[in-house]
Amino acid sequence: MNLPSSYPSFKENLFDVKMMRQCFRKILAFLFFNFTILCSLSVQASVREYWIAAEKVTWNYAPSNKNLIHPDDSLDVWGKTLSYTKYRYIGYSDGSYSKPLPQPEWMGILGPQLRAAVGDTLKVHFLNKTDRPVSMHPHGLKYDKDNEGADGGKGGSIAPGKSFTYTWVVDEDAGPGPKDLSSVVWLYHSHVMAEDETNLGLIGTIVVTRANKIRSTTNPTPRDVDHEFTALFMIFNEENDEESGMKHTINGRIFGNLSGYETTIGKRVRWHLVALGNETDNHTVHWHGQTVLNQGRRTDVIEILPASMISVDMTPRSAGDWLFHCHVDDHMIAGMATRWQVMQAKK
Ligand SMILES: [Cu+2]
Repeated sequence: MNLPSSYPSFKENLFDVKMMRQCFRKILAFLFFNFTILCSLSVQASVREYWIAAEKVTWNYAPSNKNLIHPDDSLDVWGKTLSYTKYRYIGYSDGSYSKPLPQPEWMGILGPQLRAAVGDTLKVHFLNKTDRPVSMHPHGLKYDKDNEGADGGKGGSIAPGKSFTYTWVVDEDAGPGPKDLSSVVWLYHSHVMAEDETNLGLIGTIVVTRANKIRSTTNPTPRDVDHEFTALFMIFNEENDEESGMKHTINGRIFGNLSGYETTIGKRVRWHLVALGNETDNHTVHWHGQTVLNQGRRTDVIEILPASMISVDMTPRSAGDWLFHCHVDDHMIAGMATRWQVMQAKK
């Protein structure tokens, strides 16, 4: 059959089909690539809301009224008075501020644990239920002057009965650096008269996890860790420098009265260590029974100073009821110690 000379040959037809297929594949790949990016962005960028009130409470530094580290000894001069009026950050489930959120026993006097992944934004609705102006100042996160929670700006000083919503951005610079673990810890605290208000107890921590390491969008804990514990080493000054009022605490408890640091052999455990206070708050945090890795260095003692924030990892190897204490002699004598429990793994 004679075809017109302009009519495409069979070879040319085949070429066109191949080109169309290639084009179609490229379009599909392009759409898939963009869809993946959109999905990952939507997973990583969450706005996390918290409702926190500052409140006056009665705090007991040793609820058992006993020296649980050396049961045959007393609480010595530090046991003369155990309960004092403190100020604390209390977490609530919503803006009615009617249902306080439970928190683990080991958190002691610490305020609610704030959590975020890199890329998130924290919206912290804060209500001052106390009788003095206070604030919330975060370390490490990105904020403008109004959201600094210190040193002027709208959030720098919240009057009694007033509220303020802090917006803090968890950018790359707020997340783990190249040599950090998959999560890092930051302090938050009141900063109108910072030294007074931290001594009153207005202290908490923020844990920021790498975006690709979170368990899920709704649970931004690191998935390469089984248990995360936080420990604040701080001497609270209750009686104008009188020794009996110098409470050498871990999370606000003395002489073994902090409980709940419980884990199991083989679990991946991360400890976030923080401190606040003055020149006497130079602490050497020591675990019995286990070592930790700090920036690739093996040790069982970590040095912390006021406003230090250090995270270390361990995988417990020995079951036991182990001491966890400051290794400075005066601090040990004053009760800066508790225990952590490692259970046998179930078979
Ligand atoms: Cu110490």
